[in-house]
Amino acid sequence: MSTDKKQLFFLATVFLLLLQVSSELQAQTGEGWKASKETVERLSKDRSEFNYYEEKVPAYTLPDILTTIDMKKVTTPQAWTKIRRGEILELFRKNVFGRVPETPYQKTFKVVNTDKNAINGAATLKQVDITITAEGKELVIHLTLFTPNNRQKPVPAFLLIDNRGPANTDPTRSVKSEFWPVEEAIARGYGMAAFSNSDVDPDNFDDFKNGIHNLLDKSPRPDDAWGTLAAWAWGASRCLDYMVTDKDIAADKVAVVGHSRGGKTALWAGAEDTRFAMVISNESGCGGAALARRRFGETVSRINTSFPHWFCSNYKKYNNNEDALPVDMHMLLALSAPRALYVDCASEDLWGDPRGSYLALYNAVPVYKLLKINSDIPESMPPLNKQVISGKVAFHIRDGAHNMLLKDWNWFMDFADVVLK
Ligand code: GTR
Repeated sequence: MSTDKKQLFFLATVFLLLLQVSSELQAQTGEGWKASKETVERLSKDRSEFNYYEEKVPAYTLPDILTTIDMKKVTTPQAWTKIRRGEILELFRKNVFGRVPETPYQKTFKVVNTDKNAINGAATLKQVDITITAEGKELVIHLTLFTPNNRQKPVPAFLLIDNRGPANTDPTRSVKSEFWPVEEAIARGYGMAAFSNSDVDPDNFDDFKNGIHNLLDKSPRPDDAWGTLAAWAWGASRCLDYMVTDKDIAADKVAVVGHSRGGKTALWAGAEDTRFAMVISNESGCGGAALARRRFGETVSRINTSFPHWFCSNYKKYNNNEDALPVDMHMLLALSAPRALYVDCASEDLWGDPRGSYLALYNAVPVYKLLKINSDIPESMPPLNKQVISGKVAFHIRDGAHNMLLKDWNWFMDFADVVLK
């Protein structure tokens, strides 16, 4: 090669390398997600009484996550664990989700069906009846569980709070749904469990006569008595009670997963029950990951009106009065710390306030840091379809509508590969 040609070749190589570095940099610093103008306008037209415009979000101040009720700064992991976490949990019990009654109950597990050759031999299926008995009454939670046959040791597992009906969790697998992609999870070495929220408490307002309320509630119900979401979260814990006894499952590696109302429930289940190693809130929105004070999309007043049975009665005091709440949802997310926490949203689901959910996560991270977990995320949102994992927290915003899809699950599993395996 002549000297000229060598120089040319060298320059071309440098140019190509620079091009690659710059496009990688662009991908990393790629512009953060913003709701499309078209989506904002379309949704605003549909529900003109709700705000979908970022510029109309009112000014607000979040309660300080690291200052105790008696105004002491929380500066050590011990102060968080011994004082502040308990305070925040109590504030959520009293003002938002409500308190589990102390009525004693009995619980039994019965494996009513086992198939060691499920999914063409890839998995073992167990169907377990979890029977709760109290005051001479009975309630059965039907747990469906698949575990991979090809494994060396007990596996990490996902427990889905299914709020979309049994077709999503078909034990025969003749109906398959992306909402609970068992085959894919089994192939990646995870157990998959699910129960139907309506087994624990039907999702309608009947003044707390049915479901688990019928067994455990005392009358008159106090203003901080548990609502339906807290009842579902309690049901998730009863499923976990069984799962920790199952030798195929790693008891300290169970993730609780929920979509939308199920996502709010998953967050509360993880807050109340620290045996859950990971919490996944998929598009949980108002009453879930989204900051209430932003009043973006669904509001406290709207959720308490449409779903008067979801939260405790005290929560209604904050209808159109969000600034009076002694908590906001960054504090709910922080109750998962130092365990793994995944929050995700969808780009067209502005009703669930993606930005408010991300900001809640951002404002929960100081607790992870205090607990010596190396998590750090920027205040600005990541680009669409770009997963962010930092220490024990993860986030993504997926393109498209309100739903939980295989694409979401693949990201959940990528995170679990890092933090649960
Ligand atoms: C909506 C409700 C949301 C969310 C959703 C769901 O109607 O406003 O808070 O929970 O239902 O569960 O799909």
